[in-house]
Amino acid sequence: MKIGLVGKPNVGKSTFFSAATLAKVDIANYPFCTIDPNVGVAFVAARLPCPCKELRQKLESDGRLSPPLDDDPRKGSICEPRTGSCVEFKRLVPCYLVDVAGLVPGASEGRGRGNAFLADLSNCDALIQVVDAAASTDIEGNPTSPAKEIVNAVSSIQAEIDFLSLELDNWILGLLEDSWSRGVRRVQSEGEKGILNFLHDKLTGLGSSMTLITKGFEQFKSQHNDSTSPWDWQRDVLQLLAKNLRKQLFPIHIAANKSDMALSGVLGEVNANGIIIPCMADMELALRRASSAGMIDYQLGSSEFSISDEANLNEKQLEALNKMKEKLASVGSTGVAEIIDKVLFDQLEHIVVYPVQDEGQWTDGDGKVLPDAFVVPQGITAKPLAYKVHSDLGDGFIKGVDGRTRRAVGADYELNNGDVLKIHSK
Ligand SMILES: Nc1nc2c(ncn2[C@@H]2O[C@H](COP(=O)(O)OP(=O)(O)OP(=O)(O)O)[C@@H](O)[C@H]2O)c(=O)[nH]1
Ligand SMILES: [Mg+2]
Repeated sequence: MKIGLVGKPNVGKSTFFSAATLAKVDIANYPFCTIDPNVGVAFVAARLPCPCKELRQKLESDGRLSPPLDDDPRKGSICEPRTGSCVEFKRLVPCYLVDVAGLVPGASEGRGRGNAFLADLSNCDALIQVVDAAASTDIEGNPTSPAKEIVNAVSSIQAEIDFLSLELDNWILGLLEDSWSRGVRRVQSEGEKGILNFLHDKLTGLGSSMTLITKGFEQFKSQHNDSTSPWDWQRDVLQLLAKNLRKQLFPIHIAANKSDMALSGVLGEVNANGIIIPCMADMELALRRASSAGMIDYQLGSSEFSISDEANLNEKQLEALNKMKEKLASVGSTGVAEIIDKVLFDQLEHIVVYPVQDEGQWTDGDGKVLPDAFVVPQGITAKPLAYKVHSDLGDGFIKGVDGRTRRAVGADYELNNGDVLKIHSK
């Protein structure tokens, strides 16, 4: 899973990235602070409790494990994650984030960081567009004074949202126009399949699958129902096609950042195709840093935190923390974990499954308990999952065994969120 962070310069993409991944990156109040893309891993809480909760209950009731102590730092979790972590049965799973250079109008024609940066988005499954909800920067990211009237703020945010999708559409359009009339001559011999193959060839570098291309093309056809001579399609038709393909390949969701400075009610007036979540990336970064320095106890996505050791903090630190506490309580969360969770699990419809080698103990070959948590598309079946674990497991697939029911399942078994599965292969 890979999510790209996009937007005009100076909106807080790198702040969001750093808050979500705890990677150190350059952040500054001027445009084009970031040039080379930053890639990192954000840890997202699985929606269901880690299966190590059931395992613990079972071991406790069999008398093989005593209940967790009050000071257990893992609050009962007994799994051994290879990546991520698990405390109080809240399993954190990885999601890649890419923070790219700011995008300005005309980027698809090479303005600003232009096409090079667009290529940095290849293979992203979805995009989160970070926008300046406070309207404190112009379209090129230069600081201005924050909007004081709702109408101005709305039009600034709307312009930001509209230009970005247009740039991405134009980027795809550019790739299509490149060799359109020659490429689609295939249609004469291959029919519609010829167009789909051509599109797939053209866009494969972006990480597009035939499934997404086909979906995009179907959507396009519902708006333009004439594929008799596609080699004659003019720019406006290709633009419509590019837009529909872009929506499939790069769905965009909105992180309305700097919401700490935004006018209230402004987001209700804004139109976007995806979800819109108010965010305070700045605060999330401060909280995550304070948490990793041991100053506070703050759980991902939470509406509150506790100060660990007041005696060791100076007056300024305490004041800043208390201010954040108040703000956080009033808005519910900083929005950073929330938008990643919603994009990953609701919009991209992914689930978390736990492959194991021993269906009884829920361990791998080394006896590690539930070491792997895979984030996979809803609807995935046992055999493709086996391939994700290891190509040998896929090639030699015999059957799966459900770790809960101990029933054997075939290659076509559709996994459920939270499944524990043993895979037998030759
Ligand atoms: N008030 C407020 N400021 C923020 C927030 N998030 C980021 N900022 C500030 O916005 C400015 C730009 O942040 P960056 O993260 O560097 O922005 P960027 O989008 O990566 O910028 P480029 O790399 O130049 O495209 C910095 O001064 C941040 O401190 C927020 O939630 N609230
Ligand atoms: Mg940046």
